[in-house]
Amino acid sequence: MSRIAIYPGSFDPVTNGHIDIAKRGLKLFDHIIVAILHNPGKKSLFTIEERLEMLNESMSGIDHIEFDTFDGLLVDYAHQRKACAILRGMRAVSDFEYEFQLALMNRKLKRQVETVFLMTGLRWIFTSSSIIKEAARFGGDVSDMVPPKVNSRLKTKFGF
Ligand code: COD
Repeated sequence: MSRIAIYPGSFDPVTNGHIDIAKRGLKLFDHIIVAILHNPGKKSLFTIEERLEMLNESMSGIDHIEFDTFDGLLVDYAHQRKACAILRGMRAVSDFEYEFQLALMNRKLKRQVETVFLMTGLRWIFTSSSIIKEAARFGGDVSDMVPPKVNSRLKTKFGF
C-alpha cells in the first residue's frame, strides 16, 4: 500500500525551507501532496493560482510529488486523498505551540491521521514566507532563501 502524506500550508510564497521539508519527506512517504489552503478570509500576497504556479515551477522535477489546493478541514481533505499522515516542518520553539495545537486538534477531529514533523534544515532556520515578504517589499535581497522564479516574482510584485 502506498503511503501518502499531505504537506499543507499557505506557501505565500514557497521558500527553500518548504522545499527542503518536501524533499526530505519523500524519504518517508511514497507520495506527497503539497496542498495550499484556499482561504479567502486570509490576506495573501500571491493569489492561489500564483502560489500553485510557484510550487510547480520550484518542484516540478521531483518525482512522487503533486500540488493541489483545498478548502475546509485539513483532516477531511487528508481522508479524501487517502493520506495516512500530515507532514509539517518545525523551525524553532516559536513554531511548537501552534503546531502542537494543530496536530492535537486534527487528531481529535480524525483519529486515523497522524502528524509527522521534520526539523528544519539548519540553513533554513530563519526562513519564513512572512519575513521574506517583508524584506522583499523594501528591496532586500532574499535570493538565497527562495527559488529563482519566486525571487523574480517578488521583485515584480514590489516593483524592483
Ligand atoms: N523550515 C522548515 N519548515 C518550514 C519553514 C522552514 N524554513 N518555513 C515554513 N515551514 C513549515 C511550517 O512550519 C509548516 O509546517 C509548513 O512549512 C507550511 O508553512 P506555511 O506557513 O506556508 O503554512 P501555514 O502554517 O500557514 O498552514 C496552516 C494550515 C493551512 C495547514 C492550517 O491553517 C489548516 O490546516 N487550515 C485548514 C482548516 C483546518 O483544518 N484547521 C485545523 C483544525 S481547526
